[in-house]
Amino acid sequence: MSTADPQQVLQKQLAAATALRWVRSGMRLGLGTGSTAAAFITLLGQAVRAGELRVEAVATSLASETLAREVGIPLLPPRRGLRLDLTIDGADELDDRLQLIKGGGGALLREKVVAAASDYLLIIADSSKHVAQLGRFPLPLEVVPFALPWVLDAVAKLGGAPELRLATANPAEPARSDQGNLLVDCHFGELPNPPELARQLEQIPGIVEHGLFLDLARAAVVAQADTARVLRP
Ligand code: ABF
Repeated sequence: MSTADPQQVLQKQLAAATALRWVRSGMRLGLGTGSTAAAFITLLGQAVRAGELRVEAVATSLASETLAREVGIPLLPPRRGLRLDLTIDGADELDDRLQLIKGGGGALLREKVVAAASDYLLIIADSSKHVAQLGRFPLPLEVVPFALPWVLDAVAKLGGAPELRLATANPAEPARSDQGNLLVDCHFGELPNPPELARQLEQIPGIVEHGLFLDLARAAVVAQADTARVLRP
């Protein structure tokens, strides 16, 4: 389904509304990135502006930060000791074990940092994201520019058919993360052992972060719009 698909848009809205029911005044929130997370941020802003909720938040991208400011959500800068009660974020793929592929929106580094600082992570996703086995979606990497040629060699050796992501606005230029790093999409195909692949990628110097979100230590709850089902591991 394309993102313009009315059914998918409705599912994103439903997932965002489901997520809002988990928010309580006084919470410190992580704000995800992508269109589903943007739908949540917009709904949250309406509740804040209406005086129904009082929250503070950390955004996982400059895009989400800009939207949060526009809709009136008070933002917090990262600081030592800061813990977030709940982060609401999207995903590119998720399986029944709550293993995720994220990073299609290029925000994987800040998303993983914020998820790690959160007590709960709520993934909001339309049904097109749910898969039996991860890997149909190319696995994103954030890569330090200096290291790119060697990272491409190492990922190719692992069977990842790496592709440098180009900027949407100007395909003659590479896409850049909010940190100014490069983004590489890896076409491994279905992933029989995501934890092993994560371990292998973490051995490659120059890969700043990968888009496998596996050990979501805190309870990760998934609201799936199409079934309005909430899974708790
Ligand atoms: C973000 O959510 C990204 O990691 C991922 O690419 C995106 C999914 O976006 P959407 O909700 O637009 O499908 O966390």
